[in-house]
Amino acid sequence: MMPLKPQDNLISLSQFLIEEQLKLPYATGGFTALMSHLLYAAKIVSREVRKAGLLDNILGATQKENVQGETVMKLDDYADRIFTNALTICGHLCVMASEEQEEIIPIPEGYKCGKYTIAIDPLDGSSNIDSNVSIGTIFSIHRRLDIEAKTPGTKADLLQVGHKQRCAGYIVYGSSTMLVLSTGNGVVGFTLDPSCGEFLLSHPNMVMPETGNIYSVNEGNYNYWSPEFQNYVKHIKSLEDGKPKTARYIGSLVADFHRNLLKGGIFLYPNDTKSNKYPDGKLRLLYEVAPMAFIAEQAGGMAVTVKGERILDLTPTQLHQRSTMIVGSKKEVEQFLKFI
Ligand code: AHM
Ligand code: MG
Repeated sequence: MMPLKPQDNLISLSQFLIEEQLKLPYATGGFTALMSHLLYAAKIVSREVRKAGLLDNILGATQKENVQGETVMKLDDYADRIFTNALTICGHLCVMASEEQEEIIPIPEGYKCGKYTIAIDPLDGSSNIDSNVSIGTIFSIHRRLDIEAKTPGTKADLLQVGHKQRCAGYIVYGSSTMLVLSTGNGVVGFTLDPSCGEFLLSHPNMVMPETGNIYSVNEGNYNYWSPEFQNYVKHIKSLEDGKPKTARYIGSLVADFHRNLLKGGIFLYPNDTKSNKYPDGKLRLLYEVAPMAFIAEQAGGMAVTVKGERILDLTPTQLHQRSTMIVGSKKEVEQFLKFI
């Protein structure tokens, strides 16, 4: 037999999930099956993202507006359909929510209701699609409130506090397609090998550096910020701590977060105190802010609101509720807290 080369000894995501499941005596395999439906949809979306420029029916905006009044790009629409179709019939969800749909998404008639809920942003950073910049998918999984129930899930099942997430993750469609996830036991990263169509373990233990030199914020909004927030940004650009931080802002949360997770730094999306456009910040708590906060904490980082509240202690009251988010390396977020 041929000896195994190091590159042949890779762990696929399916194998990883089964091994994790075997460590839990009470696990039924439902979560593993749910994840395999999610991965299947992610691979299809990744394939479409990869050829986006070739198909003129995928790039560009549709005539539709989503629930936040923003133009829906065609690829957003497509990704929403793929994830919704793959997940609602998997037999392990009781209800679902998507950034692209105003109301909760029920399980179609004739399919089983399971014990999990998922909230998803099918294609985040959609304003970047046409410019060939990295975009991503973000998801957050909870157990339903009554895990014995076999009835359809409700909005209350989705509106749960952030620290009770059973799993949070994102897929970044970047120079490679990567899945980063946490089930509450650290953070792991898998890279899609397009030749075999599998996500392979590439980042077994992702830890966010305790400090970092990068700050990521849309500084064009400077005049809309509170004086405290302006002072913080002025400080990190000043020479008071020796040298200024480096600005890096893609405008695609998944890509900005992923870079800061690897290299260390701080990402900030504050509220707009002047124009009333985003009085609570722009990002959505359920399927953008809470899952990123979960991953950040699991990687040793921190995530708070502009008021300094721990994001994972927030309980959403609405599906599309917005929240401010300051997330990143522990010491950088702690330094931010001194300014508020
Ligand atoms: P989207 O869900 O409509 O794509 O919007 C969310 C995106 C995030 O990916 C990103 O961090 C943010 O919007 C950028 O906003 P801005 O253009 O205001 O800086
Ligand atoms: Mg989004």
